[in-house]
Amino acid sequence: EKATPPTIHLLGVPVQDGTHEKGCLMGPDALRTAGLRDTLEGLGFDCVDHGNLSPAAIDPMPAGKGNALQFDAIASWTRTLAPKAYEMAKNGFPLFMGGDHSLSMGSVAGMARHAAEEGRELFVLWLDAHTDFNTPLTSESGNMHGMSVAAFCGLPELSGLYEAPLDHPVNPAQVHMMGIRSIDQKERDLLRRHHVKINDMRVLDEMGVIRPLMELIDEVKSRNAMLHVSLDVDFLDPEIAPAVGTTVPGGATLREAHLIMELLHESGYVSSLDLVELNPFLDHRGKTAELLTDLTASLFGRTIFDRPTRRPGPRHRSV
Ligand code: HAR
Ligand code: MN
Ligand code: MN
Ligand code: MN
Repeated sequence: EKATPPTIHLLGVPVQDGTHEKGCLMGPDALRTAGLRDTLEGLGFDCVDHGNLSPAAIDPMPAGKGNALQFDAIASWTRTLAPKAYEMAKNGFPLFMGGDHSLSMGSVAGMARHAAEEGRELFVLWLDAHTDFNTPLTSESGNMHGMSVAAFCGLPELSGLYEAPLDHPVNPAQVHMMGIRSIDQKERDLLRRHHVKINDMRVLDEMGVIRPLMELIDEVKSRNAMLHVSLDVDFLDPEIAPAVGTTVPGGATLREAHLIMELLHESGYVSSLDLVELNPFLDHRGKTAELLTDLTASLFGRTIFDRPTRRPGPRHRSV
């Protein structure tokens, strides 16, 4: 018997204060233009588009922001998004359309709270060229999109972004990164100290995507956890995905990315998705927005040809 598919809740989060490059605020509309909603409906999902989030104003915050740029602006976005993400998660599958990667400070914090309330842990799959584990004390650029993981893992230098210090920070050892090929010097030490799971490009070159990904999926299944996927456009090779401000050569291929999405779908454990760092100002004829739409379709079960049916995980199993 087939379980009913979850309703997909689309939310635009046109934040670009986390980066120096302007244009990410057009990301949600580019994804809409590429037909993301129609594509998901075509796969049989009910979709609700919640439009674009606008951040509530907050009181200016006291000093202690180190090197961080736009700290107050990012705090406004984060404090508005985290409760919205938490609410959306109660009613289905939240899909966050960015916006730069500082979006995840709110989306992941909201999902972690939701998971905790369901008595489950939250794992995060971070698909990115960068580890985004800086703090205002280690960042060389000051750009806050390079600090997202440190924020939702509860590092105290970033706790001021939230209404109150996080009740449910994500365990850094439950953040698995893939595609990594750019880490700052001081960020390296932080990543080691907090035991973030890093699969850099060398790992993918040596063993492909299947082994590291199945390691994560097996761990998620064995703990009956939830899995949030955060896809930064620069995870992909810039040749296939040029619409991003921070390109790094040597990224994932089209087929590697699709295989990851297909395996994630088959796992049945993905609870939520960020599509971030899309900068339509830098795109060629919409090709990056279309690629993200295709990858999302694979995450929701589009296949090239029939696949043998698999038993869904407990998340979708009826009791
Ligand atoms: N590590 C660099 C910094 O902190 C670059 C961060 C770039 N981040 C993104 N998202 N584009 O991954 O400034
Ligand atoms: Mn739920
Ligand atoms: Mn990123
Ligand atoms: Mn990146």
